[in-house]
Amino acid sequence: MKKFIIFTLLFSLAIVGFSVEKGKIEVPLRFDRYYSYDEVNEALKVLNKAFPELTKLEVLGQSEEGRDIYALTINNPKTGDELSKPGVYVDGNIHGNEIQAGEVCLYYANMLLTKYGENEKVTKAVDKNSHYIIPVVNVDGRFHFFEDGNTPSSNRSIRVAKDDDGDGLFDEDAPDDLDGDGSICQMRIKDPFGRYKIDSEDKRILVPVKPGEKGEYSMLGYEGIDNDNDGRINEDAEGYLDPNRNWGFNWMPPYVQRGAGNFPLSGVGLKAIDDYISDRPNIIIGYAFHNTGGMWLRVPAEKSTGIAASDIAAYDVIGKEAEKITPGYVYKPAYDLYPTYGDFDSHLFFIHGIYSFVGELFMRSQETYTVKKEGPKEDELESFMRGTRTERSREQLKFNDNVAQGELYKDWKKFEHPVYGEIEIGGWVKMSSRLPHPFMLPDLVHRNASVVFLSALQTPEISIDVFEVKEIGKNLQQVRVRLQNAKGLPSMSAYSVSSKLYPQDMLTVSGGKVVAGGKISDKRLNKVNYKEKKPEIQFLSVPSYGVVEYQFLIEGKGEITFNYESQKAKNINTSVKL
Ligand SMILES: [Ca+2]
Ligand SMILES: [Ca+2]
Ligand SMILES: [Ca+2]
Ligand SMILES: [Ca+2]
Ligand SMILES: [Zn+2]
Repeated sequence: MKKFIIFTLLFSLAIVGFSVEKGKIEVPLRFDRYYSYDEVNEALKVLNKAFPELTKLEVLGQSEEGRDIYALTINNPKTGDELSKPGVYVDGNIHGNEIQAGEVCLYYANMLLTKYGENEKVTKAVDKNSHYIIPVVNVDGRFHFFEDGNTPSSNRSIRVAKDDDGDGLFDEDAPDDLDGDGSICQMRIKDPFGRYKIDSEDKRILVPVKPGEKGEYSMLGYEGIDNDNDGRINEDAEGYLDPNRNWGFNWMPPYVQRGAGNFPLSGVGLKAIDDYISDRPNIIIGYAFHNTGGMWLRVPAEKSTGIAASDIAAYDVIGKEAEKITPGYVYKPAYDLYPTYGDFDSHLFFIHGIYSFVGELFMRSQETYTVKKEGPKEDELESFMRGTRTERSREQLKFNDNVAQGELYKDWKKFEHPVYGEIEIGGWVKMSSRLPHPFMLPDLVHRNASVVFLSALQTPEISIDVFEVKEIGKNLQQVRVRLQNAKGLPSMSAYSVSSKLYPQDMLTVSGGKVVAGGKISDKRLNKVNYKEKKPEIQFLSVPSYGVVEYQFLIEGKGEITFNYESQKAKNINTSVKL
């Protein structure tokens, strides 16, 4: 009886504790917090329930460990079928540790839905486009990032076991959360012959000793023990199969591209996402959110590939604005960082004809504790990450102490290690370094979702009109038709056209006998590139902020209809009476 009461008491305490900590998930969603894998799904269900007429929630497939991958579609059926509108695709968290990418996706959905009917621009984007939102691509990764001990940079892989050290065992020796606090921090040991000593101002920081100087400490790497007794520590963690190197375009085997997997789309969740995208040929722009460093990356991911100037210009329409919406972020081609093979964004562009961006969220340089207006440049941070930039380390720790209330860093504490004896464990915790503190999250999700939003407004808006009808012979009319794009994204990428990725847009004439038809190259000089066969069907694309004009010579009288059909832009038509 007594036992039962204690159990009940503990149980209700646990429930109260949970609800106080996390809060109920309801619309509008909160963004001063991070959502676990289960909570992301719950948030999607809550949005779907609150906006049943505008949303569709589906499980598009399962991961290696059998977790559901959810996709939320936002589409207003009153303005047309989902496949009839330019599609905007956004996903996040393909790398398991890059969790705020999921919050950006959730925020985008939350913004569109909660502001629909209230904000004019949002209403327009919901009515004009179909929005496809997959907050968590690497569902196993997000689950384990929250559930297990991790560093800010561990647990990126999808769950395909690999023998990293070639000992015949798979994933047998990952780092271990020795002190059980949920983070994998650093181990250090007192050592008079060590290469480090305590910093004069902040005793948490180790600084390298100068030649001839006496050392105090040695670093021992991430928290861990030798799980398989092979004389090495932490040598074979989960994976590594990099979900962003396993796609079809320009895939290279692991001896060229680390983490590529044995063949393209061997990741079962990735394959399911590729099928999902293939089923939605209306998608014209796609975003994949990652962390970290503050970048907007476009294709190509490998320099020798090259893309057309008009495609770069289309990217620029968004990329140059994106830099201003997210101050400090840099827009550039992905190869500028380092060459990659088999990445998702190249797959979108070169296989599916989708303009694609990587959004590298968060700049740690925004963690400032200084009277100066400008923080350090992002490229100064790498050396800081290795702990050698003492001044920056001190500032970062002050930021932790006084702005983040000590939540980003674990103070060094003694620990009895089974191999090393007395050591200390401490350092930056899991939810630091690559993730903004939750107080900075609302700004990050809003600005980055605003870039996706801007590109929805830039998807093609094509109008069609007959601008000239002239009788040029007995029973023969010369009719000129203009297609005009009011927006910055063309109806097809130049690459899609030149590589014949899918059928080109068509302008077809019905209702009369078309004797000749073709694209006008100079309307004043009456120069027309007449198409030799089937002049009533013209293949085309409508450029960024551009115009294309066609001339048809039509026999007979009556109503003539001009039909524009496009996979990615909206179909339209116009008629004229001859
Ligand atoms: Ca192994
Ligand atoms: Ca730990
Ligand atoms: Ca080992
Ligand atoms: Ca081993
Ligand atoms: Zn990433």
